[in-house]
Amino acid sequence: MKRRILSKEYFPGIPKIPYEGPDSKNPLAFKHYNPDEIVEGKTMKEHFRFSVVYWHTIRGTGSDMFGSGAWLRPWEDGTNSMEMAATRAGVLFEFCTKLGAPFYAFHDRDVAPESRNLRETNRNLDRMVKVLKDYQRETGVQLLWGTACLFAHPRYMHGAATSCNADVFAYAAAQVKKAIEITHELGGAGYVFWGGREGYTTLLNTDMKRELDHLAAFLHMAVEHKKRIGFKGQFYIEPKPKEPTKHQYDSDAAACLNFLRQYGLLEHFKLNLETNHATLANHTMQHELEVAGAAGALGSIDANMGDLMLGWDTDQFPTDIYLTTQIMLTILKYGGFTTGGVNFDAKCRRESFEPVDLFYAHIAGMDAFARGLKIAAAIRHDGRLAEFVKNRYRSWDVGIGKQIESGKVGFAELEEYALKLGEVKGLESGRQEFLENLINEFI
Ligand code: XUL
Ligand code: CO
Repeated sequence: MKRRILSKEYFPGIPKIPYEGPDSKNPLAFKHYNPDEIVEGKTMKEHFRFSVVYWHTIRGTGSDMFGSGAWLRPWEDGTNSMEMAATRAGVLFEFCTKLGAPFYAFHDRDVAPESRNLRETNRNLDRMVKVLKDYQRETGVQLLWGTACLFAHPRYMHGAATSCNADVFAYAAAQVKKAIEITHELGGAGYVFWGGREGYTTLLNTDMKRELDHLAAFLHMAVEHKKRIGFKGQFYIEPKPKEPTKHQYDSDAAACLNFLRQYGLLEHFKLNLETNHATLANHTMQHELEVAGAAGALGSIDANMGDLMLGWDTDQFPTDIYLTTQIMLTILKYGGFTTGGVNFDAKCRRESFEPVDLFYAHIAGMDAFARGLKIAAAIRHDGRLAEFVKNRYRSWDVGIGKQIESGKVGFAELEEYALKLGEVKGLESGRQEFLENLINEFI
């Protein structure tokens, strides 16, 4: 296979995207994302660790339940050959370089075609890893995380680690073993487990307890293999409540944390939270981030947004500044990303079919996050919001509150206290509308 080190241009006429500032009218320039600008002691580049996904940006076709692929991708030859796989790698690295995205993320099957058997498929992967490694070296673009596609092939129709069929579990284990190894080989900062079909469509045919035990055993094997090969990247679970299954076991952040804790896995995993998954679970993204952050498990985010009028996983690019502000307020509160980053698990609309739309979409997402960061930093610098919250809980800093928090009193002492108290006095307004208006001052 011929290696093409950025020798061919797949996005002709599109330059390296510059930062031109808020007054620019150039659609191929950043108005807010300035990689070198320092916010709260770190550059924007360091804050976000933006990542481009292989599956939507390179492998997406614009197909949906009602129609086949619709996107113009002049470099595609209609096959899934190894030649084509190498070409797509060139497309990805040119895209990341021109966009200025320092990271990318992939499923094993995104980068190399599945072959007649596992041995040949793994050989394809090994050949592609060499290509990817060369591109990484040449461009400086790094792997944020790798993962295995355990949901597309028909063998995974009943799940992978939670399949009713033990051979499927074994096959999935072999696939994940290899996916972790190639992620390690490529210097990946992390590895994600998204349980695409780890759930059920009907409880009539499902032994839930047995399936959960199997999932835990699977993850313990992964942890053990990680140690064996010396992979230092972070393991993440990515919650999602449904789609493609009716119910997915990793339904939300709280369910994941409970599962990890129950099976003794918590120290080995953090969460990779995705906005549209949060909303499918009837949560806000900020809720999911708070749940993970409070448990010390806030790892990384899959950045996108859904559509309230549709209600399924539309994976739209995140352009809502209220959303990015809330996300960045919480990310900053918990100290920012270490191994994780802002991974655009997002796709263009079917109607946005031209290659240039990929740039417009990512620029829109990056600018929305940059604005969210600047707004969140301004709110934090102003201090009124944090002061309000701190003040709201001030009864816990003294007297009986302090005694409760420090574990010095129990029900008996509190009964004695309440009997003396009479009625509770001094309740204060929650001031929601006042606070919403305060936030609007900064938007
Ligand atoms: C699916 C999803 C996945 C994971 C990786 O909804 O988000 O693409 O991020 O498997
Ligand atoms: Co995702």
